[in-house]
Amino acid sequence: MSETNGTPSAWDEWKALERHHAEVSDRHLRDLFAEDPDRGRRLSLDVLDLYVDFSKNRLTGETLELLRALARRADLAGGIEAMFRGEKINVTENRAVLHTALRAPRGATVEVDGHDVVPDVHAVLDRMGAFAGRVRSGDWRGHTGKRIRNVINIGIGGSDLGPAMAYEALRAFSDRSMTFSFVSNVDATAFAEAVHGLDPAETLFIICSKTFTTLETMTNARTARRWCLEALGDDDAVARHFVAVSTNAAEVSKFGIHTDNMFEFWDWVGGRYSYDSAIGLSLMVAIGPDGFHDMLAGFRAMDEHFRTAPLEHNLPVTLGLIGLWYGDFCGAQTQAILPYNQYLWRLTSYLQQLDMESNGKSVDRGGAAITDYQTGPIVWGQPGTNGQHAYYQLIHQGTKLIPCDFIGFARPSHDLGVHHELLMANCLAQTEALAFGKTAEEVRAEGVPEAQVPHRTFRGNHPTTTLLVKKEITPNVLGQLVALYEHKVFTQGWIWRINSFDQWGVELGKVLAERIVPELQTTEEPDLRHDASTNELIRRFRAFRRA
Ligand code: G6Q
Repeated sequence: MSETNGTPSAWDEWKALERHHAEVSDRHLRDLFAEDPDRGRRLSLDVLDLYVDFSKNRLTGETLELLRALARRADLAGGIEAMFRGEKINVTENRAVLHTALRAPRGATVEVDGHDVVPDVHAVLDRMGAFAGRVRSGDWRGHTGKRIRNVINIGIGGSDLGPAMAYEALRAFSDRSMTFSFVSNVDATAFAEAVHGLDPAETLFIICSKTFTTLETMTNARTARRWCLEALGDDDAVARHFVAVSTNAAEVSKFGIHTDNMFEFWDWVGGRYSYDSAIGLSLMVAIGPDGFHDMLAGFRAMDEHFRTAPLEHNLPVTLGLIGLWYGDFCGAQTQAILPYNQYLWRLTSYLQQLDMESNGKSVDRGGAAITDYQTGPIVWGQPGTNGQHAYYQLIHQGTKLIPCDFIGFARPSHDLGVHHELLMANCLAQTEALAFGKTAEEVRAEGVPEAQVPHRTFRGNHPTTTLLVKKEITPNVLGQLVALYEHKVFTQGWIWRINSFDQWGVELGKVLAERIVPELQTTEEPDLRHDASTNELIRRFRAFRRA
């Protein structure tokens, strides 16, 4: 793996961007558009089913060229190849990072430690397809012979957010005679509400856990088994009502699920990069194997683009560099993702994990502390137009710099007259208002009383990128979108020289929780040895709980 040593903030290319920022930082988008009437068309990329306009960002052609020079200095192209070739770029876990192999075509070759993983991927996809087909057709029946009508995915984090997001996104393609739900929280409410009104004899649980040891998932899985067996009265029912998706066959068997009913994936698939593996089994049951394969084709098309397109035409690279510009040179702390599509109502939560767990790091790949540059942004947002009636106020008139991605679709999923034009008019109008604002003179010209002028002025110059999808949401389009963001995150992490593929930051809380569990459960007075705050909260919890 080729790497360029040293902290990126010490590179000449970084310093050049700092100088450039000082030169261009007071330029308004109004001026940039006035100077270059062709800017809207020029600063855009047309890739697969996406037309992406990044002209309403606070940058010039020179900014992009300097950012690309930074990417070249970081040997981004070498990093991309290293990932696709299966080098162990997840250095702290000594693992390859090969979610791209999950969508490699049959017959391709991708090796990990000299072993071609593509036949394994397709063997599991084939088993998933056969299983999903049986459940969907009614051939796979519950223990009492009833048809499966409800599928409940139990998993958390990477074993939940992907399938849950994608199921919601592709609901229009799902089998409407079945119900699908996703239980992740260890709060019993999640399980209780998911099974409310369901017949255990018609319910299939898919237990998704890479490790099969995760506290929340195993607690929910045991509760599910109890709920099922209490009703069906026979341990043999587990075989018809539980399947597992995991890398840990030993733990799956220990739980009581036969490994015939286990769908495998591999340690080179990170949790948050896994919903196109067997972790997407619930999605495949919902939309069918053909829909799932169409989604994989969308991922694959974006993978190929990322791997082969030159930097200046490369969409994930361009979006990654623009994000880096705002975080490292313009002082932005967050990134809003605003889909104008109700089906994408969980996309931002999914991307929040993808980005924040990958790039929320403050040591570099070699273990050195990162002290003088920013890494991953806070990712947030919800579907438009709801946000417009809530938090957009702050984006328009607050004091923060918030780069926003607007995601709109040329075609509606449901054509009910005027709705889609209203939706998209709002999407486009927001990017226009954010960029150009409304000057005090314009406000005055409308006859607004002088005292109100400052309140009704919009300074504009708020950066947005518009992703305009050429059609409606489909499995293929979803695959393209998710792969786009995966590779955007990769681009940034590589330049920041961090390991985007581990997540040690989630460990400490888990360990401390294990210590606290018995202290909450015991009927004796526990010997509390935490800090004064935690000790007191435990005492109060115990007292309130007893009362
Ligand atoms: C994702 C993380 C994390 C993980 C969950 C569930 O990249 O690793 O979100 O997916 O902690 O882990 P299991 O699948 O092992 O239950």
